Amino acid sequence: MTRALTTRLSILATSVALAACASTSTEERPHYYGTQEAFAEEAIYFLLTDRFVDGDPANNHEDQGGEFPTFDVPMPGPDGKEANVGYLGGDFKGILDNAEYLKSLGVTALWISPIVDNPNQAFNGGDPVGFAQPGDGGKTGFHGYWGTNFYKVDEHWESEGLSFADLTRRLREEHDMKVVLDIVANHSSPAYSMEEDQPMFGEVYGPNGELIADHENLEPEQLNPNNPLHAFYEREKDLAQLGKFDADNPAVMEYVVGAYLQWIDQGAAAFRIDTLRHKPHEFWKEFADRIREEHPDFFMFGESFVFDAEFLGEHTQPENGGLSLLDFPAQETLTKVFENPESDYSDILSYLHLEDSPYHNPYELVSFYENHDIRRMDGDTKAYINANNWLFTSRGIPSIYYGSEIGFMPGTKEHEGNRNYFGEAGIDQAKQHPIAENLSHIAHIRQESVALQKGLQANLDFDGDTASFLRVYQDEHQAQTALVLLNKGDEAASISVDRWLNEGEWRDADTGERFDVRDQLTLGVPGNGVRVLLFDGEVNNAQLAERLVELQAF
Ligand SMILES: [Ca+2]
Ligand SMILES: [Ca+2]
Ligand SMILES: [Ca+2]
Repeated sequence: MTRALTTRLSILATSVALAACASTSTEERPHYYGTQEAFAEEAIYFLLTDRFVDGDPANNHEDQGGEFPTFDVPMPGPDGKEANVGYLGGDFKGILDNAEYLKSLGVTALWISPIVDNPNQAFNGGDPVGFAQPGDGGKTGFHGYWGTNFYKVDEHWESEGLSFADLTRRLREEHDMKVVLDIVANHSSPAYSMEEDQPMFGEVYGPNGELIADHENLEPEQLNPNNPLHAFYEREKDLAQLGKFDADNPAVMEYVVGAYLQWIDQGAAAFRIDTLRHKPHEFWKEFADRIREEHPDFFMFGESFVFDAEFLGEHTQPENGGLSLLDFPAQETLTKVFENPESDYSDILSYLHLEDSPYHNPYELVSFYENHDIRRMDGDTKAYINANNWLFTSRGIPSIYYGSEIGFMPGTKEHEGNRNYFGEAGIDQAKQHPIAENLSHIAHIRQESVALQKGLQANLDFDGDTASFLRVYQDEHQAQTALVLLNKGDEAASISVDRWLNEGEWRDADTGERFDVRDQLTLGVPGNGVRVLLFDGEVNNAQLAERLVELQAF
């Protein structure tokens, strides 16, 4: 997955040398690619299992929690709005039952919220949660990020005959879909500030159900490092009231590595890693090394919830674990551009970092415009369509958040409806929704194009409502150039390209229409539309080749 700078420079040198001798053998021709990471072929759909579809009421545990019930804890807001911090029934069966629906959207990998056992009560400490109000007090573990036993699946997800291993196997074998498991290694559950110590909160259990850590409702500063049950935890406050694992305690590393190797054995195909920036780089380096010892090509991308590319780039360097990342600067930029119809397409360029990149490889980042922690995009149907047209053609691995396919709960944050229940009703809507239809269209075009998945991105013109760029992939086996023309305006636009075009036959990726191109091309692009033209052959434009050599160095 990752390449050292020396490799990059040697590729660069080879490319220059080969371009000069005009070789035609596919083995000797220059290689141009953004990445050769296999996971870049995927398109991700991120869902909170509890909020997707309730496929089996038998695992809802509606009576769970006693005086702190966990099922259906509504938080009413103004104007009939509502959020909910209880479990709402979604489960593995709801995912599997709708696998063909998800596949029809053009997504190939399902990123599911953490599956591990979370506490069986609502949390009674912390800052009380309210509509549009942050805080964990009164909330449940429906989201999965409050692990208590990292080796055990929570009782809300499985059904008779449908374990996690069954889910991953059936998705893979019956639907050709992968599961990206959301993992936490930074913390357990809320661990202190409770009225009285609640069961499971702040407790960590081992693979055989044995208690291995307990915060005992103490403030972090009060923990006793000589008590083995306390020593698992850091003695400093961090996020909310979460029990934060001590990165320097080797038992922590053993615990999380053991747990997550187990889930890979049960079919997890990649990891999304929570709260990256809350642990030192050395911790992630060791974690990543331990996973890759067993699974050398295993793809992992982390959440470092900041918008500073220089800071983010550090995580991606091999000496820090070489993890890929969720592209938060992309999220920030995409919402700015697509929420505002008056925006200029050139405003989007700032996050790409195609040259002199702070990232080890910008093409392996996971790009997105909304998720569960940030306000959903505040846009209409056109905004979502244009965002998806960009997301599935530009550099990076696209990730859609559940509900994005119908512009679900636009503009809402967590505790405002961002994580509301989607359900069969949402899926029924999606089946005739223009956003879903367009998403499926552009996602399937990406699925068929190595250039869109892995190719270098060479920008042409970004101006007003239109954008044009090339994506180029060329190795000894494949060679493809994609020309992407985007129009986010309501009126049809005519876009001209006057440089870097390969001479020969191009085809429209959608209609198959053929174009005989010499050195320039003018095409109409419908309002809120995209056109992708593909050239299946070796790069034959000398100026393009020159530009690609520069871009290949990122
Ligand atoms: Ca259920
Ligand atoms: Ca539980
Ligand atoms: Ca407890």
